[in-house]
Amino acid sequence: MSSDPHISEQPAAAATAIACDIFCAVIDNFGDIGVCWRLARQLASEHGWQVRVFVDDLHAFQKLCPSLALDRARQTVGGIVVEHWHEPAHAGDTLEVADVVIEAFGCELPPTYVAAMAARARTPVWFNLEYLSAEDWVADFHLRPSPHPRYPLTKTFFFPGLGPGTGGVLKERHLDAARAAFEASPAAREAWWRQTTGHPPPPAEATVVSLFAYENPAVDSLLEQWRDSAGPVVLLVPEGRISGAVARFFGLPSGPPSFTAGTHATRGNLSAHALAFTAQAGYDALLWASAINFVRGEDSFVRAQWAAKPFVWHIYPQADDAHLPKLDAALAHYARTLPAAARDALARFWHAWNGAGRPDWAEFQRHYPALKQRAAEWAGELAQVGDLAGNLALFAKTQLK
Ligand code: TRH
Repeated sequence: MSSDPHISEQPAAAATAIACDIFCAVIDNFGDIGVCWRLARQLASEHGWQVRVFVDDLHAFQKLCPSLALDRARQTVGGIVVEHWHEPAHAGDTLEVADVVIEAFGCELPPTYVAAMAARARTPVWFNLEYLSAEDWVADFHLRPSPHPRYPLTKTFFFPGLGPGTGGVLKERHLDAARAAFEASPAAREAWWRQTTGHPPPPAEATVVSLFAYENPAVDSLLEQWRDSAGPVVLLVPEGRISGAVARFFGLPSGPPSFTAGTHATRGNLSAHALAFTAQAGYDALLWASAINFVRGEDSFVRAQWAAKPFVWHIYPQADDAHLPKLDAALAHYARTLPAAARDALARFWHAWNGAGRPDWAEFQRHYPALKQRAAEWAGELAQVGDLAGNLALFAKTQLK
């Protein structure tokens, strides 16, 4: 027997580890694979699960995970098996079905895989992981079972949410400690600024804003207000869909590509740095380094909440304005305990950023202290709902017994 306990323990741990397959179809942008990849990493690293991710778009995935090879049908990244999922039937070379199967965002599992699930000696736990919504109905539908019409299989609807009784949102165990370490270390901050922008950190009186958004007609007005603001504003813009508008404002080629990484431009009191799109794990530091974060979609919206800084959400637009009640539902949670004036200012700004009205930067800034205090309180409240990966793992284990 080995004198090193790790050597003797490893095979036993591997033999009993829960196997989990996550299926992800990328609709657009980075949120679908962003959520799946974060969940995969957490289930593997914090719960010891053996995770495979089936994803149909390796290009989008590679932006979040630069070490991913584009030409491989199967590869292992950080202990997670990544399968390039070719629609509709391919589900890996073997039809070895996992203990837990996560169908992300209603992407529809390959029929052959579902048939193999039904034929498995021990029925797998099957989740449909839904998109995040802060609406009240979510708690009623979370963990509802849905029997398969033909097979002896049950799919469980797993609803992320911001309130009690929902699946919560993803939060890694180390996240708060990592943020605290960054915020407590002037050296880490200095190194981040130099590495990310090529410049030293701005002076303390500057307001640092990160800008991750879809194309947005309100951005021109906001850029003008920042240019004319009383104090300096430093804008950090990861390369993406809003870069063209920023480039146009500074009289630079509006591409694409536009306002490409490394570009730095100044007008009035506004100076802006274009940043390279980072690997997913690097995105948090951008939020920590900024005083206000503009975020979008689903995953960056969640990260901004954990960053505990005031933020502005560009919600993913849906047909028939179906996204607007979701925006207000999120505001109802996030702004719940704010004084009325600050709550109204925040709501007006979020609405303006999502198509209704003109954003009023001076008003937003006036309420900054209250918004900052609330952001920190809210991160504490949200943590009470529990982390999505932990909630999912716990439920799966009760079903696997
Ligand atoms: O990219 P998104 O807009 O994603 C989506 C999709 O449109 C999806 O179809 C939709 O359903 C969903 O929103 C609601 O925004 P999101 O969700 O914030 O995903 C962006 C990811 O990119 C997130 O994981 C953070 C990451 N990211 C980096 O890794 N590096 C970066 O530099 C930046 C700016 C983001």
